[in-house]
Amino acid sequence: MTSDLFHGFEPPAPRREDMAEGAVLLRGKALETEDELLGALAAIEEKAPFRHMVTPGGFVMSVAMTNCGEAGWVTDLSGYRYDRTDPLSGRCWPPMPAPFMSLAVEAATEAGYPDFRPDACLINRYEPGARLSLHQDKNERDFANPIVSVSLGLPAIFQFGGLKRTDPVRKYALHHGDVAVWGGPSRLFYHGIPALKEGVHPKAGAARINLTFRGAL
Ligand code: MD6
Ligand code: FE
Repeated sequence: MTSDLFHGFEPPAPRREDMAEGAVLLRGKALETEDELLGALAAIEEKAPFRHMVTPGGFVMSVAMTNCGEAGWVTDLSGYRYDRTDPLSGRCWPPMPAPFMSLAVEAATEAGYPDFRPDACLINRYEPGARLSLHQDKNERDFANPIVSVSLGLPAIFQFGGLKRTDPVRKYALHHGDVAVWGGPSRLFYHGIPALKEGVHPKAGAARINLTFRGAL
C-alpha cells in the first residue's frame, strides 16, 4: 500500500506532456515569473494597446491582439503578415521584455529547440466568448523555428489537430502558467481555441492572455 493512497492524495500532474512529435506541454513553466510577465505586459499595453483586428475576409476578430519584439503579426483587409511597425501608432512595436525572452528561450530549450531566439511575440487577449478558429501558423519565414506559447489568466481548451484541417483534434486544458512548445513535424499542425468560458482570475481578471513567440523575420 502506498502512503499516497493511505492519505488520499492525488498523484501530482505530470510537468511535461508530449502532445505530438515535436510538440510538448510544460505545465506551470511560467509560474515562477508570472508577476514579471504580467508587469511587462502592462507596460507593453500602454504603448501598443490591444485592438480587434480585421481578417482579410472582413471579419472583426473576437480575440484582441498586440505585439512586442522586432516584428508584430497583423491582419487587415489586405492580408496577414508581420510588420515592424504598429499600424495604430506608426511606430515600432515595444521591444521584447527580458522576462519574455528568457522564458521563451528556456522553454524552447527544454522542449529540444536550444537555438530558438524569437524576434516576435504576438499577444492575444481573450475575454469570455472570444475564440480562435482552427488555423495554421504559416506567416513566419522559417518553419525550422518552433513556436512557444504561454498561457496566463483564465483557462482555455486548446484544440490540436494535424496537417489537414479535417484531421481529428485532441483537446488540452491550458491553465495559468502552462507553456506549449511545438515545432519540427508538428510545426504546421492546425490548432484553435473554442469560446472562452466566463470567469475571473486572481492575477489577470476576466481574461486569458496568450503570448506566442515566433521567429518571424
Ligand atoms: C492561443 N494560440 O493559445 C492561441 N499558435 O491563444 C495559437 O494560435 C498558437 O498557442 C501557434 C502556436 C501556439 C499557439
Ligand atoms: Fe496559432
